[in-house]
Amino acid sequence: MRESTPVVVIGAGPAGLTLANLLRLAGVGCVVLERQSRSHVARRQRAGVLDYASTRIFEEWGLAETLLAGMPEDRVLEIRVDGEPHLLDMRALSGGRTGRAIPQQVLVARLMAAFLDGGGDLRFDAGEVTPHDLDGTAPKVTYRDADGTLHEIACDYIAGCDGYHGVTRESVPAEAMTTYSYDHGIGWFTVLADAPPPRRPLFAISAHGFAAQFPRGPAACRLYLECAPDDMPADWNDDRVWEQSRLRLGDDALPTGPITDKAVVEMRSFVVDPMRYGRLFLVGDAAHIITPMGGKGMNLAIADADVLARALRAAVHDGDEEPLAAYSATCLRRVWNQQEFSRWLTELTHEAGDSALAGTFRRQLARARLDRLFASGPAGRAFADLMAGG
Ligand code: FAS
Repeated sequence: MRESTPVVVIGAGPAGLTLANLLRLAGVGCVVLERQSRSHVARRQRAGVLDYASTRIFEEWGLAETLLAGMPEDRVLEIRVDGEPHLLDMRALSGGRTGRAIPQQVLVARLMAAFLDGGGDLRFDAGEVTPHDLDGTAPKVTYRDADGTLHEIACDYIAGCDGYHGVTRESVPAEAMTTYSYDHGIGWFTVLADAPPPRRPLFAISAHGFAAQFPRGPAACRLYLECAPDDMPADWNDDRVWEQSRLRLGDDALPTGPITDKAVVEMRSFVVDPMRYGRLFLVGDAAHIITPMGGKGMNLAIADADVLARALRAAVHDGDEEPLAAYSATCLRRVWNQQEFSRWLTELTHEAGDSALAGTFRRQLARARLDRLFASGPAGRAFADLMAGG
């Protein structure tokens, strides 16, 4: 089965679905190939915060009403230190640039619906997806559909939106890219629970270790608990989850509920440079991995998609390939800025609590940063500016 389209998008996560929607609005034809089933994609729970920069992107493209309806503003962040609450009014500190609390699977489902309702071509259960002739003039992608029929799609550009474990980055010769990686030396044990969500996003710092709790809809919450890097989900039974959560959040009355998902998140960072090879453009987790500290992974994916959609519109409609040539550098500037912010926030929130992590001197440094964050207007505004994204 042979066909052609201007752009093939590989992967239907936040990166691929955002790009596909923006290309449709830009009048650039595309086909999206997704390895998993529609139900698998729609129920995969991950991120939960859309930062201000991402909400602005959806507003500029006229998608905010469709995608963000009913999603509450992220106005106040609580940082609880040894049980003592400190409230940061992110709306005031950022000059009104606040994000939205939206579970990733809700955003993905809405992006999927918007693309399909607009007549978009999104193909699930695509097997053996393989990009070809990436550095030539006639790139194409082959795949097998659920019936085993082999398809070949000739295209002008390929967007690798297939995440860290996808096929596109692996299709690039190793010598064509520089990879940067960092192991933060800690783990996060994360659970999703049908338990009452916190009133506001909460970071908790204590000698027992870091913990965080976020709303994930009206009747669920996500908990993150600092753990040893080699911990396994089996090391954390439900009793230990709730006992450690109460201890670290400093809340003996913490309401509990059925735990619906458990995972250990590797706290590692990864970046490739450039985020392009010939006619292939890497987007989102296919190009970079950031820890959930600061909630930037999904937001960086959306930001990459915005830059690429505008560049592909210029190339396809005006024959102007300059923006495509600048794609990687434009995205990497933001990626490294957020990587630095995420690392700074990880040190601040983890070293201020557990002195075994980095020693007592670094613990004092982290405590001083916290005091400055709470007491100094400029320090609070700088923090809110980075949380706003962009
Ligand atoms: P994704 O991995 O989401 O999507 C890639 C898509 O490509 C998938 O649908 C996959 O099935 C498909 N695919 C893969 N290989 C393919 C192939 N060969 N052919 C076709 N399709 C293929 N980020 C935050 O901002 N805040 C958070 O709080 C947060 N928490 C997280 C918690 C966990 C447990 C994890 C794992 C991640 C978390 N993240 C968080 C990061 C996460 O949300 C990612 O940044 C985000 O999903 C990136 O989106 P994509 O780049 O689209 O990649």
